[in-house]
Amino acid sequence: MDYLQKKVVVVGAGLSGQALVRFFCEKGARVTLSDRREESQLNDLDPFADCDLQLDLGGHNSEVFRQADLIAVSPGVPLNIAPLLEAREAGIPLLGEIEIAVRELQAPMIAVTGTNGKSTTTSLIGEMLKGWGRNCFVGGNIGTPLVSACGGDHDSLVVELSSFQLETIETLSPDFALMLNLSEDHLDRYPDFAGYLAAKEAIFSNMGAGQYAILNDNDGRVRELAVPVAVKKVWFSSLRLLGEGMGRRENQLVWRWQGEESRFDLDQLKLKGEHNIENVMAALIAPLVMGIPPGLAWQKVCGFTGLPHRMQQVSNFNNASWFNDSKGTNVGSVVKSLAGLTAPVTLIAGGKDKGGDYAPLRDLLRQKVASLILLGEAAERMNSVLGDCCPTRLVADMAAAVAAAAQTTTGGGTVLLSPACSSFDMYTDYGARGDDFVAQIKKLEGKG
Ligand code: UMA
Ligand code: ADP
Repeated sequence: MDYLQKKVVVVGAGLSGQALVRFFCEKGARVTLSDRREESQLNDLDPFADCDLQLDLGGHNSEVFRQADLIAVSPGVPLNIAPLLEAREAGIPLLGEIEIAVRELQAPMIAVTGTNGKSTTTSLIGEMLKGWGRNCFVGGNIGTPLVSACGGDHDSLVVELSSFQLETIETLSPDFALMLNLSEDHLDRYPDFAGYLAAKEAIFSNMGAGQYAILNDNDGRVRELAVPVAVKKVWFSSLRLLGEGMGRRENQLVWRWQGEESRFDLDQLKLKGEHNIENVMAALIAPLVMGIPPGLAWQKVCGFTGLPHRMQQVSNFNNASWFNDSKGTNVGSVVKSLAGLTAPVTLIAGGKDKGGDYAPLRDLLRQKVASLILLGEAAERMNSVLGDCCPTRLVADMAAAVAAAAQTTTGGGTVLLSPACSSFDMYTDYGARGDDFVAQIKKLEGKG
């Protein structure tokens, strides 16, 4: 694409926006970076030394938007804010960060989406391909914006895609698209669950012959998705053997493909939890179809011990097991995390309310949770839906949550931070929340 001298407004000055600024500056565009935050709040902003950059900060200036040749949007910016609606009305082209990137990138793409397990699965695929000697880019919603891959010499792209990113795709057509599972999330952005599902389903919309949809056979919503007929569907099921695809018999994964069969022994896996078995199954498929030797693939999968902030055991303080699952940001993920633990559990939850239903947690709370500690914006609403399931208390911050957990958890018990909410009410992201949880435990350990 030719962006030389084009007036481009980049909306959002986070990771995606800053990567977009670098991309468009290299292309010789005239770039304005627009953010609702004030300059004083943008302490994470790059200096952009080599770039003639205009700033539009402390709110979005509609006039600047209307004079643009192109508006480039970060995924966290909702498309229905007034200046974007007005610019669209005025016919100004608008592209998302992923779409801008895919128009430049040629390498084969493995795209990973679904409600939960995306980052774990994306990382596993990256480990396998790198171990196989591929020079692959691993990024997208997992942390490194896809647009930063432009100009690189990658031979493959492993890309985690969120529903926010999928809302603005136009030509994205991955060689492999993984749909891991679907449950309620981000209902603060979408009018209803159907809106969220439609954004996810868009991943398949431009795919065709010679491309693969990797789908979870256990998930009724995934089975109902519309995938173009020419796309080859490859299923995985952690519940049964499949005639073709990735199935399971007791403690073995069984891969059946083009008349051949390979088996993988789950005893060797370091990742814990049923949900991670699903992630592993999904992750293996694209590398195996691409031709990786099965033994090498399994060696790389078994060498992977998991990502931080996902069911990570961080302390044994007071003879209890303390787990940081700060990335458990929706109800579906907390259900999986709790299901894998033995009672009695002290659960620390709450954060920014995403508008979903907390009731699916009720049965597990009754079965496993001896003490529920709630914090953040969502605490009141969670208490009204869940407070009768087990002893519950509301606290002001993480220090108070950890102190309360230490008081109420007996030796041999488990403390789990798995918020069912995003972190943006109190933290910059889930990583900062998980780090605070660990820091507060360390403080108590120091006193103990
Ligand atoms: N902003 C505005 N106007 C608005 C809204 C936001 O100016 O109306 C500004 C904010 O002030 C802020 C900037 O936009 O300065 C943030 O942009 P962003 O929210 O798109 O965040 P990035 O830093 O660009 O990070 C994004 C993803 N974040 C979101 O989608 C919310 C990151 O995923 C991703 O790692 C990164 O791009 C690189 O691809 C994080 C995430 O929470 C992990 N994703 C959600 C999730 O996983 O549930 C979808
Ligand atoms: P995502 O990138 O989709 O948020 P992660 O791999 O970062 O997924 O995992 C986030 C949390 O989601 C984990 O801590 C765990 O609680 C839960 N989780 C992971 N994989 C799955 C899965 N396949 N099904 C349901 N929940 C999962």
